[in-house]
Amino acid sequence: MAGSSDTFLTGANAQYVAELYARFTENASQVDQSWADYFATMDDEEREILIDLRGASWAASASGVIGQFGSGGLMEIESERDAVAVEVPNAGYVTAGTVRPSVDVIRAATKDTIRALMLIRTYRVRGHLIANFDPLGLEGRTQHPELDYRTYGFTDADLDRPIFIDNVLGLETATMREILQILKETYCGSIGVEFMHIQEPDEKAWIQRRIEGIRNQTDFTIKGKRAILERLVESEGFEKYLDVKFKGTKRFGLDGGESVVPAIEQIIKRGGQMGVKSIVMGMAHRGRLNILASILRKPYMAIFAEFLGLSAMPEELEVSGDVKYHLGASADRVFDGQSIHLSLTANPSHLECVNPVVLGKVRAKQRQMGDDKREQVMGLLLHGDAAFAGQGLVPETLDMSQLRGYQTGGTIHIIINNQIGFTTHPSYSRSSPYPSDVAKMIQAPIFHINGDDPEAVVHVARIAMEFRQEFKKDVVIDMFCYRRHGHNEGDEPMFTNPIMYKTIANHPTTREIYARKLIEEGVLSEAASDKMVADFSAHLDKERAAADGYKPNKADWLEGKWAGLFVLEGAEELRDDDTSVEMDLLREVGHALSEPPALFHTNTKILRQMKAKRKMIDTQEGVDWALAEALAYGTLLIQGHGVRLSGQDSGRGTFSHRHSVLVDQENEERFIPLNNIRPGDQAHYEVIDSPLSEAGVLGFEYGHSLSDPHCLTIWEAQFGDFANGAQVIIDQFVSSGETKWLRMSGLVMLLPHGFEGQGPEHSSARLERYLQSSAEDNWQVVNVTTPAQFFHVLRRQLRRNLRKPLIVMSPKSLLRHKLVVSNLGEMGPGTRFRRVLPEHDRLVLDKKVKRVIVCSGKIYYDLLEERRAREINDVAIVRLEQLYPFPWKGLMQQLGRYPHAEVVWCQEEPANMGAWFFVAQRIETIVRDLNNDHLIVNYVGRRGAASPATGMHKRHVEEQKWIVEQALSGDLKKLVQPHQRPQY
Ligand SMILES: Cc1ncc(C[n+]2csc(CCOP(=O)(O)OP(=O)(O)O)c2C)c(N)n1
Ligand SMILES: [Mg+2]
Repeated sequence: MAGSSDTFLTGANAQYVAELYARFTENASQVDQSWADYFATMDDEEREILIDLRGASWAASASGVIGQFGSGGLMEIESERDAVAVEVPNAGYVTAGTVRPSVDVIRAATKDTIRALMLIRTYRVRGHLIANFDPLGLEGRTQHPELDYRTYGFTDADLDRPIFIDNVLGLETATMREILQILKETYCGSIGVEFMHIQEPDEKAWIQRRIEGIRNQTDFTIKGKRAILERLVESEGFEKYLDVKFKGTKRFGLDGGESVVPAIEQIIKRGGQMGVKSIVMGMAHRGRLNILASILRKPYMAIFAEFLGLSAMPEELEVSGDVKYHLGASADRVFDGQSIHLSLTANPSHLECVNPVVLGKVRAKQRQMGDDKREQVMGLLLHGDAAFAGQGLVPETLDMSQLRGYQTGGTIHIIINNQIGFTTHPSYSRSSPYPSDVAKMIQAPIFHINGDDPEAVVHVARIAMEFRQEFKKDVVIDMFCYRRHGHNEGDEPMFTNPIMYKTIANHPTTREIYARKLIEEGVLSEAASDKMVADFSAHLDKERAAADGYKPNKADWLEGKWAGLFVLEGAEELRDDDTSVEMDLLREVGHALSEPPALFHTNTKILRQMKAKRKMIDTQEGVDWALAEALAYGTLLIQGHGVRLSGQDSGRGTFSHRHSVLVDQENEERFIPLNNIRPGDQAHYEVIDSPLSEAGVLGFEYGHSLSDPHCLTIWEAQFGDFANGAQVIIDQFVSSGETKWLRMSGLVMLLPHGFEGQGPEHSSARLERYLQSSAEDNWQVVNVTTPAQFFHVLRRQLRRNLRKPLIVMSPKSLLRHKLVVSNLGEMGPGTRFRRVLPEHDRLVLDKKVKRVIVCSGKIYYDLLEERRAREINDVAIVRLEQLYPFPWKGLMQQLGRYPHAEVVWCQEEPANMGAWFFVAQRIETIVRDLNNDHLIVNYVGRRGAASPATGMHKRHVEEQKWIVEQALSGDLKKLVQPHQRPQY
C-alpha cells in the first residue's frame, strides 16, 4: 500500500487531481493523455481515495468552486482546457503561483499527503476496531495493523513533521502525532462509528462533519451533567430497590445498561426540538420495567403492586392479562415546553416480533396526523444483542424501512449489547463481529458506544436523532454494556460465564463511575452525590408503601381514536350489524370501477373485464368476487373509512382477479380506480405489493390496525399456507392481543384456501389452526361462499362498534366460478351478512329430506353441481359461512328443518385438518338438543394426512370425486370415521 502511494499524486493538488479523475471516469478523452495514462495504472485503493476526496469536499462546496486550499487560496477549475488558476499553499510542496500542474509537478510534490489521507480514511473505516467501547475490556482490542502509521510508510521520525492534509480533519497541515490524536479521539474513544459503508455521499459527509469537527464529543453543561447523573441514579436505584425488596423475583433488570435511560431521554428531547410529536417504542424484557418507570412514568407504586401480585388491569375486566415485563404504556412528556406522546407497545416473549408492529403503528399515526414528511411520528426500537443478530424479523423489518408502502421516516434502534444472550456467548450466537451488522443491509450508520461513558451515550443519541430527522432513515446505536446478574435474577451466571462474571463482580456501576468523574470535575460534591441516591431510595419507600392499596382505576383501551367503540357483550351471533348500502351508492362505485381512465392506455384484456363489470352493475346480476370486494372497499371509502391492503402482488391479485391498480401500457403509469370514485371527497385506498415476507408484513399490518380503528387494514397471504411463516404474529398478537393487553384490532387476513390439485402448499390455509386458537370471542373465522357475503363480512369490520380480527379462508378457483356470483341487490338495503346459508335449491319437503350435509367453503359448489347433475332432491346442503364465533342459533334453525335426516359433515381437507374437529361436537350437541332422528354426525372427507394435499393431480381429482359421492349418496354405515380404531 505504501509502495503504491509513492507513484501516486501528491499534496496540495489532490483535489485538483480528484476532479480530473472524475472527468476521466466520465470520458477519458477529457483529460490530457499523460493524465489518462496515469489514471489507468492506479490501483483500487488510490481510486477510492480520489473518489472520496472529491465526494467530501465537493458535496459541501457551491457551484463551480471545487476545492479550497486553506490559507494558500482558492483553486478554481472551470474546465480542463480552460485557464486553471491554482494558488497553492506555501507548505513547501508545490511552487506558489498560478500554474497548471502537470503529472510531473504533482508527482514531485509531497508523497506524505496521500499516505496521511489513506491513514485518515482507514480510521474512518476501521477506527472502531480499536475503539474503547467495551466496559469490561475483555476483548483486548487495542491494535490493528491498518491503523498503525508505520503501515503507511511513516516512521517515528515523521511524528512531529508537518504534513499537508488539505483541510481534511479541519486542518491544513498537521503532524502525524496530531493526526493520530484527532483520529483516536474521534474514532477510537468511547464511540466506534461505522458509516463508510453508506453509499449516499450526503449521509456519509454529514456524519463525518458531525463528528470530526468536535472530535465526536459534546461538552455538557453542568446542568446537563447533573441531569445525566440523575437519570442514572433513578435507573440504578430502581433495580437495586427491586433487588432488595423483591429478592429473586424475575425482573430482567437493566443493571449494567443504565445509560440507555439518559440516551432515550436525549432522543425524546432532541426529537421534540426537531418536530417529533409522538414516539412509538418497542422493546424486549431487558430493562422494560425500568423504562416503563423512568421514561413512560408509570407510577413506581403501580409496578410494585404488580410485584405484590396485584392485577395490572381493572378487576372487572375478565381478561387473561400478561406478565408485568410485557405490558405496554403510554404517556405525554413535556420537554422544553414541547409535549411528546410516548407509547410503549405491549409485546410477547418472542423477541423482536414487536418490531414490525411498532412500525405499523407509526405509519398509521403518520397518516392520521397528516405527517407526510414523516417527521412528527417516529419509531424507537430497543433490542438485545443476541436477538438482534439472530431473529429473522430484524432483517425483515429493516427491509421495509425504505419501501413506499411501509416507510416510516427511519427508526432509531438501540441495542442493549450486554454481550450475552441468556448464557450464550456472542462467539456462539453470531457469525458477524457485531450484533448490529445486519443493519448494514440498509446502509444504516452504526454507533458502537461504551455504556460506561454516559456522556458519550447521550452524545450519540443526539446525533442519531438528528440523522433520522435529516435523512429519514434508520440508525443504530449499539451500546456495549454488561449484565450484572444472571439472565433473570434467579439465574446463576457463574455456571457458564465465570470469567465475565468475575470481572463484572469487581466492576463499579455506571452511576458510580460517572458520579466519581463529576466529583473530580467539581460538578458536585461527594455528599451531594450520596444524597441523590438516598433521596431517591426514600422516594421509592413511599411508593412501595402506597402500593399495597394500589388499584388500577380504569382501562385505557377505548380512548382517543377508539372512543365510541365497545367491548362485545352477549352472544356474537345476536348482533346484527347493518352492512348494506343504498343502490345508488353501489351503482356510483360500480361505475367508477368500470370506467376506463381517460388518456390512459389500458390493457385490452382489462378493458374487456371493465366492460363486463359495467354490465354486472347495470344489469345488477352476475356480480363476481372481485367486483364485490371492490364494492366493499369503494363504499367504505365513500363513507369515510380508509382501506389499506398489503400482501404479495396484492395490487393485481395473485390470481389476477383484483386489478386494483391499472398500469398504462405505454409508460407504466399507475391508475387506481378506487381512488377516483369521488376524488377529493372520499377516503384513501392504499394497496401495496409487499416485500416477500409474511411475519414482517403481517406484524406491520397488525400494528397499523392497532393505531387506526377506522381504516380497514388487510393483509393478504399469497397462498394461505404461507401464513405459517407469520405464526408468531398470529399466535402472539392477532389471536391473543386483546385478552393479554386490552388492545383491539380489526385486522383482516385474507388466506387463499381450497383443494384444487395444486399440491401440498397451495391448497390449505390451515383453517384448523385458527379454529384451535378460537375462544373468548377473540376473532372471527369465516369461509364465505358468495361475493355478497364477502362484501358484507368485509364491511362488517368497520360498520359496527367493536373491533375483532377477521380470518378469511378466501377463494382461488371460486374467483371465476360461474355459480359464484351475486345480485347487486344482495348488497343493497335490507341485506346483511349471514353466518349460516340455508339450502338454496327447491327440494322435497323438509321432513322428507333424507340427509343434510353441513359444509363450509368451496366444497359446497362441488356438492351442488353434482347434486344438480344427478337430480338428487332429498339431500339438503347447509353452509357454515362463519365458523367462529360458532353460529349455534343459525345452524340449529337449519338442522331443525330436517328432523329425519342423517347428518354429514363434508370437507375437502384431511380429517386432522379443516374444521372437522371443531364442528363435530358442536353439531352433535345441536342435533341432540333438537332430538332429531339421527344423533350422530358423520365425517366425509379425506383421511388424516401428514401433508395437507397430494402432489398428484389425478389423485386429487379421484379423491375429490369420492368425497362428493360419499357425501351425497355414500352408505354412511360403511364409512370409517376418523375416531374409529383401525382394523389391523
Ligand atoms: C423468539 C425467542 N426465542 C427465545 C427466547 C428465550 N429467550 C429469552 S431472553 C433470551 C436471550 C436474549 O438475549 P439478548 O437478546 O442478548 O437479550 P438480553 O437478555 O441479553 O438483554 C432468550 C434466548 C425468546 N424470548 N424469544
Ligand atoms: Mg444480551
